[in-house]
Amino acid sequence: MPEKLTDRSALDPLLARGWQMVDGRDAIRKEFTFADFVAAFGWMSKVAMIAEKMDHHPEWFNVYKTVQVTLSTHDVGGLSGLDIALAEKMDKLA
Ligand code: H2B
Repeated sequence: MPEKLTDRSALDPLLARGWQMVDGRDAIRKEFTFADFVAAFGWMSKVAMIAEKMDHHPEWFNVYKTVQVTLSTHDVGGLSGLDIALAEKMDKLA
């Protein structure tokens, strides 16, 4: 079971790269924009395989070449280290 994130400074590098805190919820969000739908969906496919291996799944919404992502750990009711790790993988693959 993951633990709720206590060291909030761990979020700083993500916030510097376009992640934002979600209003009224302990979660982070980012909108990714790709060249086209194939690039967006290809990225989602790669992320989906990683998320499944991590057993940690994003909330996301795709329209054409944009993907809006929200990350939070439902099991702990807020952010955990898993959200940081998944956000970093998403940024690296984008
Ligand atoms: N994903 C996210 N984002 N938060 C969770 O708490 C979570 C998950 N829990 N994926 C996992 C699956 C849990 O439901 C399973 C049973 O391990």
